[in-house]
Amino acid sequence: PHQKGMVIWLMGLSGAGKSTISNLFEEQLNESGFFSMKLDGDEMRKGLNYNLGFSMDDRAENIRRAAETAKIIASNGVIVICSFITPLNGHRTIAKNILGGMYFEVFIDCPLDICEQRDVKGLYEQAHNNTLKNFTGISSAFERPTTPDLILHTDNFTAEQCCDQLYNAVKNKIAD
Ligand code: GGZ
Repeated sequence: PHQKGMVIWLMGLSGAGKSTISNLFEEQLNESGFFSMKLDGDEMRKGLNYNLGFSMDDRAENIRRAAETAKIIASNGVIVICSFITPLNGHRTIAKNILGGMYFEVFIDCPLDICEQRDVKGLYEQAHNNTLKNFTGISSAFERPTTPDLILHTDNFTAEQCCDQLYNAVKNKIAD
């Protein structure tokens, strides 16, 4: 099918499931004949954003660069799936202002205690030991998004179910 460029912005705590859903969703789009690309915070911080840390100002700059990058790609007709914690309402405003009508905001909602139990990378343990500073949810703020376009509850639904919910929510917007 013909497609419209847009940016699907996944936000939520570390361990909430942003990258998992991003990977699954890209596959699902691909199988349905849509071309998409992923931008991930952890990945971008290794390259383009290697000089940024986790102060709120650095996070804002991380989001700004990611949104500008996503804008260029989406302007070429590609569906861009962004996964960034995006912890503050101000950070979401930055992305929204850059992306305008191309922006679709998805809150990957998972309670902090479940993210801590999963602790896939051991980062929550490090944060509790204070060997990792400014960690989101522990020693750095996360504001619940107030006006997301969609909320996915990764504690009550499988990643596949969440992915289907996402596809149903955007399918009319991505087809041209
Ligand atoms: C939050 C951190 C931190 C701190 C390292 N706080 O779960 P991950 O490991 O793979 O993804 C997290 C990633 C967060 O980067 P983002 O670019 O998405 O953050 S933001 O939107 O706030 O700019 C986590 C890892 O980096 N990580 N230290 N202190 N996450």
